[in-house]
Amino acid sequence: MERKTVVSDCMSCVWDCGIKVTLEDGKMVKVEGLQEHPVTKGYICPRGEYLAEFVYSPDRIKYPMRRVGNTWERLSWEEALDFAAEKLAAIKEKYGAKALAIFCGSMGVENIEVAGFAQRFKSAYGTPNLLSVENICYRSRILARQMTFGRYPMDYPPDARCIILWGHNPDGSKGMLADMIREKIEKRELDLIVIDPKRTQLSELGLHMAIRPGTDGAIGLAMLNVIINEGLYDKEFVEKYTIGFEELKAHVQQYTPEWAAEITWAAASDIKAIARIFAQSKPGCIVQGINTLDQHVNGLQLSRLLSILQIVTGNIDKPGTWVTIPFLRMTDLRLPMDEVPIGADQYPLFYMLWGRKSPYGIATLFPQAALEGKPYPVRGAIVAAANPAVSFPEANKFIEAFKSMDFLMAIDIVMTETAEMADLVLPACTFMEKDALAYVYGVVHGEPFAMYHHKVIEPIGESKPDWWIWTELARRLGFGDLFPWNSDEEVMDHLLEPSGITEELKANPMGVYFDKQDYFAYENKKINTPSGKIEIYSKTLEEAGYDPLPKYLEPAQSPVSTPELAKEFPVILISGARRQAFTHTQMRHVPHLRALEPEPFAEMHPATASHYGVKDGERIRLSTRNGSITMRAKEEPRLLPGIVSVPHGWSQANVNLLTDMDVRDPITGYPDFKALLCKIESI
Ligand SMILES: Nc1nc2c(c(=O)[nH]1)N[C@H]1C(S)=C(S)[C@@H](COP(=O)(O)OP(=O)(O)OC[C@H]3O[C@@H](n4cnc5c(=O)[nH]c(N)nc54)[C@H](O)[C@@H]3O)O[C@H]1N2
Ligand SMILES: Nc1nc2c(c(=O)[nH]1)N[C@H]1C(S)=C(S)[C@@H](COP(=O)(O)OP(=O)(O)OC[C@H]3O[C@@H](n4cnc5c(=O)[nH]c(N)nc54)[C@H](O)[C@@H]3O)O[C@H]1N2
Ligand code: SF4
Ligand SMILES: [Mo]
Repeated sequence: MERKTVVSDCMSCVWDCGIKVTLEDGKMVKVEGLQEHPVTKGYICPRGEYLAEFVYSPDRIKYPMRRVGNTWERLSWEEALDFAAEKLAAIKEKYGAKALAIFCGSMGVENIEVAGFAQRFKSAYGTPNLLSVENICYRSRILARQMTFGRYPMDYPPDARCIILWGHNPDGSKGMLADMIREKIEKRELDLIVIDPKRTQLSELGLHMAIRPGTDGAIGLAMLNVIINEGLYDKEFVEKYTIGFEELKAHVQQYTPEWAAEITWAAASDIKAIARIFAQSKPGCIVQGINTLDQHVNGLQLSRLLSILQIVTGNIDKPGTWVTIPFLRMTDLRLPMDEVPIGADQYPLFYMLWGRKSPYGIATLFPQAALEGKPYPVRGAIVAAANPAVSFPEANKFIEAFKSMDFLMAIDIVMTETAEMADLVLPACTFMEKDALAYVYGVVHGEPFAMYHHKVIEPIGESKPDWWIWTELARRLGFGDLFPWNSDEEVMDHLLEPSGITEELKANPMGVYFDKQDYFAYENKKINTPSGKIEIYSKTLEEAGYDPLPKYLEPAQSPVSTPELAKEFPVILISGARRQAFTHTQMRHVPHLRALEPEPFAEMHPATASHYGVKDGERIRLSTRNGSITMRAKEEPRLLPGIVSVPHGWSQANVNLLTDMDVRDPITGYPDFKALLCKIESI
């Protein structure tokens, strides 16, 4: 038996941990964290440890399949691609290219090859409608920071003296950050503040502020009130680099800690205390939940508010604050596109900021386009590396919309709930079966670092890399000249060409630092906003008809904003707090991971449970005005009473049957996943 160990990385979620893979006769048998990895430093979560089970799962799709009635017919690749090309050509012919929507999920965003090829194919085909998780996750905060700073400074906390985890529980969603925080606390190097309706484990190591979901804006505004009125702000930074401070000062006078206390369920004295700690314990870094604050009706403004807290305390572009991270220069696979995607008119700033267009449509408008033909009919869909039937809001509408398609095709590694509805399913291979590029370290870890991911094993069954599938489709549709590549390596070489470090990356499987964090960028570089200053006051927002300074906005559904609805649905629903065992809708079929978490449960405070006559472990029905699901209740004294917190990603208890795609941020179109109203019934 030949046994060897190779260096690689786990691309099962956005953190991209360095791993050491043991192979026996070419088969993966063991996966460990890679201690020598400069960024992830040996961290590995159970999804990484059980990667071999995920890769070799009997549930992998092994060959192309076409639906025939209620069964699947096996096709050769030739047959499958010809069939797909014929259907896609027919859609274009009958309704025009815009009638095709392409969905890309979280794997697509984090994997430049998957996302880049979907983008390229979309424009080559002629449709502007790439609908992606970028329209429900993360891009909102990037946009908010771009609008404010003219670029995207990233929270980079390793050198911070004070960290605020704001709607973020790294123990579930970013393990290496949790480890780093614990280490700093042990060395007494950190003041930790956690703002969360749940007393997370990390919050026990610092100051915990428990708040009503969706009232974060009130906390932030009241903190500004204290920081400004007590003279704790950084006068020099504010004067030198910003516009709008005087307007801000006047604006926050109405938002006192006492006012915020009534709204948020937090104590005014605690709000004052965290404001003072954050302003004085420097350097300070707010680490914003990766999506928690985005997924509120005031999501973009919440991200702006957190930016403003960093700005007034001068916590910008210094070690331990928010820092400008140079990005790896790469070839842009996108092609120019004049047509605008659905939702561009309704959400103009999401579509275009200062002339820079976004390549994403408003995903939540897809069901309307499919089912009502508004603004125009969408009749075909390709879902690549996504599972919107479970992951998107008000999933029943998405399911209905997918079922109504003339042609639905899924490109995935396993048979997802979305793929189950498709006319054609094409098997993609996993990242272990192809070369890939781990390039998002800058955006997610704040490290100007990249890793060339070498293929570790041969593709399972007849599965193929995503680039190959898009390329073969393009060739059959007559625009193959735009897809000239013939191997993983050719694709990667093309992508990496502008970086100038292709060979260095290939030769260093452990990854390469291609640059340094750009401290003091505001001193050295032009600020790319219209005013040339950091914009506390945003004329851009004002001119588009939105608030130039963040205001407090109640959640669209709450006991305060919708008291009538709250009579029937009195409990606040949080969905999607991360669980370590799974990535979104994935991995329920991996035995060791499933053993860690065999079924979903709805967490609630014991007082909430007893109020509704529910005992720990009993089955309950959870309902909103959109639907009902059933699962077990779990008593969780760490959560504030009056709230229920439900994981996302389970098809047997799909929380997105409860969510509401009409509850959206007016600037970005992001759905509210974190503060809806529901009821609990014992069954
Ligand atoms: N209620 C609620 N809903 C939520 C959230 C929430 O907090 N609450 N969170 C939202 C967020 S932030 C996100 S990012 C979305 C995620 O939403 P999705 O991206 O739709 O969710 P995933 O389950 O990660 O889907 C990824 C799919 O890609 C497939 N896949 C894996 N590797 C490959 C590959 O190499 N090629 C191809 N073609 N396919 C591959 C997987 O099998 C899986 O089906 O969920 C959102 N949904
Ligand atoms: N294991 C695992 N890790 C993942 C993922 C996964 O699916 N599985 N998905 C990845 C992706 S795509 C994303 S977007 C990120 C998501 O990562 P984050 O958005 O950072 O989510 P969590 O870290 O789970 O933290 C959510 C916390 O916010 C609290 N919370 C809920 N509502 C509110 C509110 O209104 N205000 C405040 N202040 N707090 C609130 C919850 O109680 C919970 O403790 O995770 C990434 N990491
Ligand atoms: S799934 Fe786990 S091991 Fe893999 S990249 Fe994400 S955090 Fe790291
Ligand atoms: Mo996400």
